[in-house]
Amino acid sequence: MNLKIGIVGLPNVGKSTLFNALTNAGALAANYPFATIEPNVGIVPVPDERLDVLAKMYETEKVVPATVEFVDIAGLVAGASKGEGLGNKFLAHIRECQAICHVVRAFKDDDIVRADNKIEEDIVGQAKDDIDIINLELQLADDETKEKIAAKRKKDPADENIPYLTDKPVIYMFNVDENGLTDENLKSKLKALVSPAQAIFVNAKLEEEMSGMNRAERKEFLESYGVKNDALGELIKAAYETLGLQSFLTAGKKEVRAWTIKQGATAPEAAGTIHTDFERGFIAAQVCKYEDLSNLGGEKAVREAGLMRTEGKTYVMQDGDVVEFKFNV
Ligand SMILES: Nc1nc2c(ncn2[C@@H]2O[C@H](COP(=O)(O)OP(=O)(O)OP(=O)(O)O)[C@@H](O)[C@H]2O)c(=O)[nH]1
Ligand SMILES: [Mg+2]
Repeated sequence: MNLKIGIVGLPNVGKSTLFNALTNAGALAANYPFATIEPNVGIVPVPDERLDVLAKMYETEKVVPATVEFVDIAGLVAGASKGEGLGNKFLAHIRECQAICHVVRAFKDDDIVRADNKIEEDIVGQAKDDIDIINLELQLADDETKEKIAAKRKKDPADENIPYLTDKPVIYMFNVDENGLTDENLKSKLKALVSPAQAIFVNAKLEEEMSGMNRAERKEFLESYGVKNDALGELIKAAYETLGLQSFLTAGKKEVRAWTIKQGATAPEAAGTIHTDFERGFIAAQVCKYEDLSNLGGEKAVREAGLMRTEGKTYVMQDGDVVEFKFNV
């Protein structure tokens, strides 16, 4: 299961800057609207400290994290569905994504032009207008899709399984400046604009400055601005929550690996993400909690403490389960 997140927003709000920070992919970010024309695509590992602990414990060389794919497209403007700006054709790249990250400008910098050429003066009010523009364009793009399908197939599009943009969960990412990062009053007002959708706050430019830093340096750098988690961590956490996802782990001498599954998935369904044969021939799962494993220091101790379980077909997987599947093919 490859988690795919599409980044949308007005031009010049920091989408590519954020994409660069998320992927260190070096995509072009520049101070002019529509810097991005072709979509940028990047795949990044989901940060998971549990993997490092397990790799040490099992003396494993190979660590395979879960991944998330980001798609950064051109900015949308009011009237995009009628061809304004670069139009809305590139939204096709977002259709295959499970979630949308909607980047909203919430920083003040007169050198960076807004799409409407206005001065940034009322951050909350302007953010609200900007959000409405993008959401209307997503709706209009869906309407267009619906009409096209109805005309072509002479069928009611309601009967078809179409990945409408407006059905996708949206995570709002407010690109705030350094002051905004710790301005709780501003953040709560922005959050209220989009509630109950998730809102996260980042400073894309600051995040971008961290490329090339190692994990400890990034942590220290962000902490000096009063920030706990980086944008990648925040976005992935929000996406997992919004989409109802969790991870389970497999660990051995050969490989330590994280797998992404739905919350509520059963043991055979989890096995099926590794290999369809594992699901078909599922016999049992040997399961322990990651916390027990890391607290007790190893499988043997977990077994001796009676904390290693054998679970059957109806077992509902929990986040952080460390599993070995028994199967028969
Ligand atoms: N002051 C400030 N400038 C930023 C921030 N984030 C991005 N910028 C600047 O804004 C300009 C536009 O950033 P991009 O990342 O290219 O914007 P975009 O949303 O991808 O724009 P399009 O591709 O044109 O739709 C660049 O000059 C960035 O350096 C921020 O948090 N603060
Ligand atoms: Mg861009």
